[in-house]
Amino acid sequence: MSSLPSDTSPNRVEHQHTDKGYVPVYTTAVVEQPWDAYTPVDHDVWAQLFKRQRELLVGRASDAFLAAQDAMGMTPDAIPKFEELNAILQRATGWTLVGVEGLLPELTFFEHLANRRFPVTWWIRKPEQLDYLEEPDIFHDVFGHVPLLVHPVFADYMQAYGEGGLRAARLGMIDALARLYWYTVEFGLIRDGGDLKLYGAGIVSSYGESLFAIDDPSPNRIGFDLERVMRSLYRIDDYQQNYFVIDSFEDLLQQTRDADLEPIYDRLRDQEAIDVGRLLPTDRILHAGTQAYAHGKANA
Ligand code: HBI
Ligand code: FE
Repeated sequence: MSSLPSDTSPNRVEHQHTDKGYVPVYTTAVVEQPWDAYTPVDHDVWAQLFKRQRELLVGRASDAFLAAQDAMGMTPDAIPKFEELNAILQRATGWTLVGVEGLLPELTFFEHLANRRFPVTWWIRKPEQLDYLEEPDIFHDVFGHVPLLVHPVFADYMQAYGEGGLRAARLGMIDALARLYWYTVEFGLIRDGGDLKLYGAGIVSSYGESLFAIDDPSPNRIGFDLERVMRSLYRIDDYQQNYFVIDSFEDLLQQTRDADLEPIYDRLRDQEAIDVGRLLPTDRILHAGTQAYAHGKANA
């Protein structure tokens, strides 16, 4: 047991303030999940978060997400073991989870995705952080991201995204790709039957945003448009003011994998980024938000 950490806290490397907010940065190394070191409090945090979110997500998350979560065999009983999740993923889509301390630099992250490896933060938040955490922990990563990796089409999208990221990095377009990730993988909505449903990991792992993104009249909900999304600024430390709605995972995959993105990048270089919360005349607006939430904050 002497090789295990004495407590289940992450090893931070440095912190950075950026135009998007506060960003913690960690070592890029892959680490073993120190499963035996999780405390009863850690498992209890998992249980509380799991039960609360599952209950909230039935009827709000897309059926594909809920089915995928069931297929992964996740329960509130204990923090899942990467080994057991990997056995299921390997068979389903060939993805592998690797343990990490937290956020990785973009290139390292793209490299993992392009090789069908998903980096998962091994540590879990403290009991006083149930409602909000400004960086990924194992609940966000495993509960939020891992399920859709068993979905064959979404699994291919994630790999295509990583490959696109590596190409974009060579063309100096990492920011555009980061926005695509943000507004799909993290904060995406999808049309499901006649309804809007959640699938983004940043939403489905957050109690407050699971309600806000789908039930609240404040934010705009806009039909997904790849070029528009790649121009859209975002904040990492508050609810979104714009959500983008895809028609299907097939459509998302087709637009990003089969498309020639270089003409888009050429246009992006000459265009201004679009501010958080703005609507454009060309937007396909599914719901024009009241922006009451954003205005309330500005006047507070
Ligand atoms: N690192 N571990 C981890 N998980 C992420 O979701 C992640 C990351 N590094 C960068 C990043 N996401 C985003 O900036 C994407 O746009 C690439
Ligand atoms: Fe995430």
